[in-house]
Amino acid sequence: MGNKAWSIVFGVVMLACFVGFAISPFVGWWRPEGRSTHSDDVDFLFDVILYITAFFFVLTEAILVAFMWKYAGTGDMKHPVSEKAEFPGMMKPLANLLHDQHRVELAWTFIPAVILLYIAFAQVETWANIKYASRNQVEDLSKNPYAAATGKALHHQIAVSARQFEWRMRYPSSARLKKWLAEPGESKSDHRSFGKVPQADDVLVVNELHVWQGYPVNVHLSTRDVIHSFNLPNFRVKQDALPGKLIPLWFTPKGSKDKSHNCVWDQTKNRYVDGINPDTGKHDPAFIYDIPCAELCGWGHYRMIGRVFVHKDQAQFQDWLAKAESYHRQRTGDR
Ligand SMILES: [Cu+2]
Repeated sequence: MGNKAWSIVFGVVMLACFVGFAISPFVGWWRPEGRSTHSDDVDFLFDVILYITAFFFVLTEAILVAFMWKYAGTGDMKHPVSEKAEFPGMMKPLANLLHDQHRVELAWTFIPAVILLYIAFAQVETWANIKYASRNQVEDLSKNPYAAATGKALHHQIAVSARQFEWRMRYPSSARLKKWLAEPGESKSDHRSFGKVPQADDVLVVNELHVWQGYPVNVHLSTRDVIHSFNLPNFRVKQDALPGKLIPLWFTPKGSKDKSHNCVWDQTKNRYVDGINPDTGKHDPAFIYDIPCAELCGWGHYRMIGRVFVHKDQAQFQDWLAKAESYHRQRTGDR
């Protein structure tokens, strides 16, 4: 193959990469639809950074391919450019051209600095929306007894313990949850300490995260062994689980208007099934919310995957919790 032909091969590969990216939103290879209240903000930042990097990627790759074509070797092993240059050597001609060019150096320092500063400031609000408990609120605070009493949202509490190779979810018992809701003032400290202090009547479920739409969730993340990464791509949530740490995170599944609700009671299977489109009542892959582990954590990493079940309201969640609880008690005994 001639030396110039290599530039064509490189050009075609780069073009294929670009076309693959450009068509992916239209053929279902793009990110899944956002189902949390902060997902649109995250998508905006993702797009901004993607467009900036895509611009410079296309620019530099186009120049690379053009130069490969223009300066292809002739086959006699002598570099066509360096021979004519003042100093022989691969990079010398370009280096000579740019040496002591202060305006060029200023430009490639100043432009990236401006871009990085823009990204740093643009993300502040979104970061706060994700990382501050107070930003994750119910749609209507007056409907929340705890909020009415304290001015804060009563977050749905779930403790997630990662281990090789599954997610163990710990929920409060039905009785405890009812107490929190009925006596928000008195149960404040019990509610707050849920993540740190397991109770004998807690309900333990493997690989299923149950929440309900429009309601803020507080996950207390830990790991029993190595580093794992708790990833909810549909909710734009990703958090490493670090040994020895209990890490809180918040998100709010989109509410009644946007419908993030994805599960129904299946009489024949005698369980709640997920992946159901709330508008059609039929199975729809766009409503399967996976919880993959996003950190290579060992040989079984590939199968460390859970599911998020978004119930249509708190009543449906409590119905599931009661069923999960009785199943759990049957297996472990009422201790
Ligand atoms: Cu893992």
